[in-house]
Amino acid sequence: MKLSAEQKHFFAENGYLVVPDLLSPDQLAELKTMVDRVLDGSVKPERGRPDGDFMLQLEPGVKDRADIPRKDKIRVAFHLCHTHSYFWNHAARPEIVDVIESLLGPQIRLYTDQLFVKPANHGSEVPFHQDHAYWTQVQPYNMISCWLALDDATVENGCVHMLPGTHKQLLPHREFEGTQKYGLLEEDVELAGEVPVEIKAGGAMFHHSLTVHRSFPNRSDKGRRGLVSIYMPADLTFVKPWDFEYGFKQIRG
Ligand SMILES: O=C(O)CCC(=O)C(=O)O
Repeated sequence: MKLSAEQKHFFAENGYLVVPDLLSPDQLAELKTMVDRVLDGSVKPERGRPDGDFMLQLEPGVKDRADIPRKDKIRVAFHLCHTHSYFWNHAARPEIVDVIESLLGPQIRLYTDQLFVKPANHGSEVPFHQDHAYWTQVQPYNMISCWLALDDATVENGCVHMLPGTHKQLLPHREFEGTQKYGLLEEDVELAGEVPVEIKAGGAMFHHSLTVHRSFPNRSDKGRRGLVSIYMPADLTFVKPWDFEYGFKQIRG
């Protein structure tokens, strides 16, 4: 889907845009089945993983609990698109890449993907940050993520909150201990105007790599999974070495 002038204007002003019903019910059902299998361990990477499993980050509060199944311990699964063809094909879907093209132009590389799981009852917070704080090897600061809702994302189960209009400059980030390396405290940002972005399953939020965002813990009994695919313009400049093992493959153009 190509974006309308109004949608592009909203993105330019706010640094994010929700596109409802990006995937059809059938596409969503198939994707959810594959994600379930990644999480329960019944689908393994096809390549590129020496230990034979996807790269996982576990929820620190429950990672050692024997009574909680693997699927409910996973906080983030990384690089699915580079290690399993199903997820490469997901990242290459015209439904997504057409929107990215409307925002970045016709020459597009895929960086990677991150499956943010946020399990029911104990999914942990993601503190305020700008994604580009992690990616300063490339300029200009202009990458875009597609956050595809696999479940309904609500305030109760920890949907992403955006600070609209913060995508104009990179703020100095603090170094954190724990699951997120870089972040911002509430005192570092202008909190007024924070928007909880609730999305129905199958819809997506596209966000600029400088838009400040966060998500709260999931204290509800409903899981909240978002599959985030991250794109960059093909002609960006590497201003510092970026030793990313899967490379930055062109996905369109
Ligand atoms: O899904 C979340 O809770 C956080 C997502 C996020 O930080 C991102 O998409 O960059």
